[in-house]
Amino acid sequence: EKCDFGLIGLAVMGENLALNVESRGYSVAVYNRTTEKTDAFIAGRAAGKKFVGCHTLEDLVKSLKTPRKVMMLVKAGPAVDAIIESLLPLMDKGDIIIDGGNTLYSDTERRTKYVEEKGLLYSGTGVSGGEEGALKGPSLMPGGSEAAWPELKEIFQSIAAKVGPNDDIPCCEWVGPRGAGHYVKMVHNGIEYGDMQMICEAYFLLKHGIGLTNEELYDVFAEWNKGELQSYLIEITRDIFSVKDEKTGDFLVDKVLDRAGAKGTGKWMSQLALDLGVPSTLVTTAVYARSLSAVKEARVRASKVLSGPTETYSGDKQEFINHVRDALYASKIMSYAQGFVQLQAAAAEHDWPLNYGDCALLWRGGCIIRAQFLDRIKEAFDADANLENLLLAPYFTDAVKKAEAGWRNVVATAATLGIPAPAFAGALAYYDGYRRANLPANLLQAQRDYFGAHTFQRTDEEGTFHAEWLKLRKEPEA
Ligand code: NBP
Repeated sequence: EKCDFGLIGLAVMGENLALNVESRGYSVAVYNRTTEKTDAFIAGRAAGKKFVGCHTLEDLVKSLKTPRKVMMLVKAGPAVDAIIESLLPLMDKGDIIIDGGNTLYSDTERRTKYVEEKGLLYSGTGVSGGEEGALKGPSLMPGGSEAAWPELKEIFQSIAAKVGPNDDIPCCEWVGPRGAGHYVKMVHNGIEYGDMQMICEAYFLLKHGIGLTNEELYDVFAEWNKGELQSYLIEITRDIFSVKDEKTGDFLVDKVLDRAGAKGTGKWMSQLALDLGVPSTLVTTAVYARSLSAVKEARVRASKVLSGPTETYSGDKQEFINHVRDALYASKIMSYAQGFVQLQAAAAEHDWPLNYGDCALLWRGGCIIRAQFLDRIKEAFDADANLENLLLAPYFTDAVKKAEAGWRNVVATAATLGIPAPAFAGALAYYDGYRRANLPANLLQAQRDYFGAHTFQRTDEEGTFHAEWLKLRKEPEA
C-alpha cells in the first residue's frame, strides 16, 4: 500500500506537519538527510501510526501514490535547490514538489518555472503558526503551479486551522501562481513584526509613562483582548505579564534582556517595499527598532551621556490607557493597510491575480497574527475587490476617526516624555500624509529642478517644465 503524502525534513516543522497530515487519515512517507532522525521519529512520535520511514529519496518517491506529493520542510536556500535536483530524475510528469519553508518568493518564482519545464508541478506554500500550528492546524498559503492545487486541496485544507462560526472554514486557499504564496507569507511575517513592535510600544508607554506594574499591565491587556484588539499576540502578551521566574520569583519579563534578533523575513518585506516604491513604513520601523535594541552596550553607554525628559504623565491614568489602546488599534490599521498596498503592488508587478479577502482569511487562524480584526479586512475586500487602501473602507475610516484623538495624544505624549514610540508616530505620519491632497513635494520638485534640472509638472497645465531658478530668484543680500 503506497502512501498519500511524502515529507522531507524532520526538524520541528516537518515532524509536526507530518503528524498533522497523518492525524487526518492520510499515510505519510518521511525522509530526513540525517538518517538517525528518521529512525528516531519512526520509533518515537510516529510509532503505531501510518508512517513509512525512508532512508533515501528513491525510497521516498517509490513509496508514494501518483501523482506524488512531496513536501520539503528544510532550511530555506540552497538545500531546497539541491533536493529538487535529486527529486527531478526520480519523479514523473504531474508529480508535485512542495516547498513549505520560509523561502524568498523570487526563488519560488524561479523554481516553479524550472520544475514546470521538466514536466512536474511545483508549489511554494507559506506555512505559518510555528511548531504548534504545524501540528494542530497551520495557516497555509499555497502558490505555484495552478494544476497542483486540485491535487493538494483536500490534504492541505484538512490539516489547516479552521475558523468561522462552525469552525469549518479552512485557513488555506489557493493564493496565486509561482511565488505568490511565499510573498503573502512574507507580508504576513512583516505584519507580525509591526504588530509585535506596536504592542511593545504600548507596553513601554504604560510602564514608563504612567508607571503600571506587571499586574496592572496584565489587567489592561486582558481587557484589550475582549475588544477590537482581540488577537493571539495581545493574549500571549497578557499571559507574559503573569509569569514569574522560577529561580528568583520575580516577573520573568523583567529578567529578559532587551535585545531582539530577527531571521530576515521582515527585512525582505521592507527591501521589496523599497524596490516597489510603496511606503511600508511600519515593517521597516519594526526592523530598525530591533536593530536599535541589538546595540545594548552602546545604548547603556549613551544612557549615561545623552539628555532627555524624566517626568511621567500627569493626566488621568485610565484615560491614558484608553488612548494607548486607540493608538495601538489605529497604528495596526495603518500597518495592515500598508501590507495590502504592498501586496497589490507586487501582484501588479508579477501578474498574480491575488484575492485580498482570501489573504485576510488565511491569516484568520493558525498563525501568529490571527485576530478577529481580519474578518473586517475580509469584509472590506469582499465588498470591494479593488479597494485601493484599507483606510478607505467605511469600517476602517470610521475606526480611525474614533481612535484619532487618543492616538495623537499618545504620540505627542511620547515625544514630550521622551519615550520612543516609532511605530505609533510613523503610523500617524503615514496617516497624515495619506489623507492630505497636498504634500510639500512641490518644494522638493523645485529643489530637484533647481540643482539638477530634473524638471517638474504643474498643477495648472499639462506637460514637463523646467525653470531657470537661479536667474529668476531674488538676489540674496551680500
Ligand atoms: P530548519 O530550518 O532548522 O531546517 C532543518 C531541516 O533541514 C533538517 O531536517 C535538516 O536535515 C534539513 N536540511 C538542511 Br539544514 N540542509 C539540507 C540539505 N542540504 N538537504 C536535505 N535536508 C537538509 O527546520 P525548521 O525550523 O523545522 O523549519 C523548516 C522550514 O520551515 C524553514 O524554511 C523555516 O524557515 C520554515 N518555518 C519555520 C517555522 C518555525 O517556527 N520553526 C515557522 C514557519 C516556517 P538534517 O537533520 O540532516 O540536518
